[in-house]
Amino acid sequence: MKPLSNVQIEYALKTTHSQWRLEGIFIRRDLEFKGFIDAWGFMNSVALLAEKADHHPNWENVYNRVVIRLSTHDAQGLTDKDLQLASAIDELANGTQR
Ligand code: H2B
Repeated sequence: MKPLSNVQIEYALKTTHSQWRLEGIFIRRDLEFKGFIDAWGFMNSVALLAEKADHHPNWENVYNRVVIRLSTHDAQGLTDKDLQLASAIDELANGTQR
């Protein structure tokens, strides 16, 4: 899979993916939930999506906070797969946050 160009990435971050920011070869989104169980439930839903898409997040969870970083390791950069997973994550996160 071909990595996206810088122009494509910048455009996505300005428009469809404005919740995300660039961090090296990753796009990153920080989320905050009401508590641990809400954060964990969200992560569980993302895990099922990610497994289905065979595309997996790098992430950290501390109590009610989840930091997600997406990149395509096989392409050593960002691809459409990351933008697709990011959109799916945005939909899941809708309304579940603190
Ligand atoms: N997830 C991410 N984020 N990037 C990848 O390149 C990737 C993945 N590759 N999940 C998949 C699994 C690959 O290793 C398997 C063999 O399809």
